[in-house]
Amino acid sequence: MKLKPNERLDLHNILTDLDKYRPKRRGWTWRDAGEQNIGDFTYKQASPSLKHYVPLPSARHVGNIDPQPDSVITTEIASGRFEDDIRRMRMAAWHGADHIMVIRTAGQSHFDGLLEGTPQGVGGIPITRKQVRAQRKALDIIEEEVGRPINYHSYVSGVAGPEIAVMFTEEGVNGAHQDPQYNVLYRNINMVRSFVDAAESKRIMAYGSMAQIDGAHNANATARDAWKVMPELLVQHVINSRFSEKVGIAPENICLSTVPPAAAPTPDLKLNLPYAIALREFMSNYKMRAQMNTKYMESSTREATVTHVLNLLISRLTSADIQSTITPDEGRNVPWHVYNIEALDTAKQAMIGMDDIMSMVSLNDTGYLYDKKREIQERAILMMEEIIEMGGYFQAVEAGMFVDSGEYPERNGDGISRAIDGGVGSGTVIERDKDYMAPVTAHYGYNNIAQYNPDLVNDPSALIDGCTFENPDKIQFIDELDETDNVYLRMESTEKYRTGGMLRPEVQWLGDGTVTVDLFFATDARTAEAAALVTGEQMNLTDVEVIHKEVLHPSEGTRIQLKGTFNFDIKIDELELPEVVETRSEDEVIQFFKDHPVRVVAGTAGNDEHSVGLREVLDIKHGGIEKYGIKYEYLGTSVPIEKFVDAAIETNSQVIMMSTIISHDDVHYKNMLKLHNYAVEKGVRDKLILVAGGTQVTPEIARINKMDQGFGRGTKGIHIASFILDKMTEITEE
Ligand code: Z97
Repeated sequence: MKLKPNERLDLHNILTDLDKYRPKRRGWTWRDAGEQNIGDFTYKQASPSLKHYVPLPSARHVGNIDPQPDSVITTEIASGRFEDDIRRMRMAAWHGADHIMVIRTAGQSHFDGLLEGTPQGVGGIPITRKQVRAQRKALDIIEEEVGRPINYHSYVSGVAGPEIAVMFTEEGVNGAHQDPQYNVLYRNINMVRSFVDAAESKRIMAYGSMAQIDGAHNANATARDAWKVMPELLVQHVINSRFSEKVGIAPENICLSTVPPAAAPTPDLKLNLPYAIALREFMSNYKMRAQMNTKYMESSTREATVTHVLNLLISRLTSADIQSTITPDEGRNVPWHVYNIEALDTAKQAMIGMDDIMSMVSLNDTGYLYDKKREIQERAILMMEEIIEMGGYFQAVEAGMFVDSGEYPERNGDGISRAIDGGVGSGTVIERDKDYMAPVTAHYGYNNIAQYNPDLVNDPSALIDGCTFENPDKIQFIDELDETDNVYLRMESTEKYRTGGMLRPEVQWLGDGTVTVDLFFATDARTAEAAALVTGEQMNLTDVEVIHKEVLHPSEGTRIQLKGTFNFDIKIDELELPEVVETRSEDEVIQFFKDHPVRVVAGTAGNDEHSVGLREVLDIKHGGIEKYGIKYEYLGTSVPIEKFVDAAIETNSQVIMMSTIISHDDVHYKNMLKLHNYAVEKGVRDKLILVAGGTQVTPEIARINKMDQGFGRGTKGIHIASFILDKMTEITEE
């Protein structure tokens, strides 16, 4: 199956024959990083450009290049409906994401087995074989389209961690979070069980060459004063990384989840930069996954973007093998397509913008930066020593050593404490029986194969002609278990937006009708909020909700963003589509007018005094025709029609540009015809290109009224310059 850039991805195709689908590969892929020459520029920290992409908006000034940074770039996608997320993944890939993280539905950690089918999720996606397979299949096609491997990622945690690790390996998932400390601290899963499960899960992940991300960032997001847990973060990273390495994960697949502990208005860099250096110095054999701190995500997308950019500066001043993005609307708890893309563009723009920064600046290795870094490291070592003295990690957790709001060695006694024999799944770890046998590939501890066939000790699954890793036909694929909650039903109810020629605005699910409205009220925040709700209702929106408010002044005014639902379908074939205006490239136009000098006379016609639009398309300042080397004579406003033609003859001009805003009694079109007739009368019509422009001008009607072309709303200098070029070429050829 191949995607066509100008066609939407067909979800029905993705779901067809899913039981037979096999992933293309296993394992994580890093970007092919290094020096790249792209357009007029040389980048040092970049990776090859994509086959298909959407560049940053201002790329149009530099040949529409889309340089990609060296780091893998992550986006988190999980709207609750995996089928809608597939479309979002494709958009994300075009904007530069090659790591797609799927957040799980609330509570999945506490399920003690695999989920099946495709139920709708809450706050994330129910991770099931069918959902994973469908998304991996879609990504296999999307990565062909953009020309770069895409890493697919979710979570190997919770009570069913090892089962999920097996399923992920079978289905070609490329990365996962796995950190037993996460289970213990944040999901209250028994610690003995969590560490035993982690050994098994990590061994399986090692077999599948998955990248592993740890959970230290959660301490950062949970702690009351996040900047005080910096020493503990180092400890958490070390515990998970060393454990993973001992179980068999290659160091280059061990990624530390690092999050800047502070954000402005704290002195952001003074806290975060020494921390970033302390971490990288201590754990230089592992990879860094840099992410924003969810703790500081409020509802202001502007604020989230600035925090993100400051974090990206730290990534560039130190390193980031994976640069994550969080949708800057996380504070609203609603995943919106547009914000995934905005965050990706922010990362791409900032990282490319700061390309090779370290060849121009350097970090001090004395003074504050050095002292602070060293202090964090010393505190971490002291904490580790105390943990060892206490008897180890389990005792330390029981004593509440983690996520305490004191900066170690200071303790406030408010850390998270879990009992060694407490929590979900306590007492469920049992010793393996003597005759226990595990004829499977990738298993932690002994398989006890020798007892059955000593020749197969190094190839245990040969005992059963291969396990599911070698022989995927043994995988049991379950399609759906719930007749009332599955992808087929959801797609049926939205089919008209897929193939029925209908549109409805959307933020997270196809045709969900959600819109946002930006408002300002000259009043205090409380009153503004109430007024905004009334506004939404008056706009015929339902489910109106204020999602952001910002005080501009306590009594002078408040900015409000609200969301609501628009309950109206738009029929695509009834839409009046704007005409497509093809333009030549700027370089081509400039060269042409260098070789073929041309003169234009221009003015506003008849009694029309509106000259702003005309100046926009004439003057160099806003990209008018002057920019392309066209010389013009500005005749002023309210120019009599005859004067256009007389002036053109007098100045030996080839083009007349007549501007007209007033459309009363169709005077604008009447003037066009008059202009044409007068040019005919003077015997110069065939020597002149006549163009008319204005906000009320429709190109077709201008042509009916004998203009060579008409230009309406939104016209730029390049449109007119391109047209003149084409017309002159046509005349010469004739
Ligand atoms: C991130 N923004 O990118 P459950 N294991 C670990 C985790 O950190 C998490 C889970 C499991 C964040 C993602 C927070 N992290 C969200 C080490 C979650 C998820 O299915 O929610 O129980 O597990 O890291």
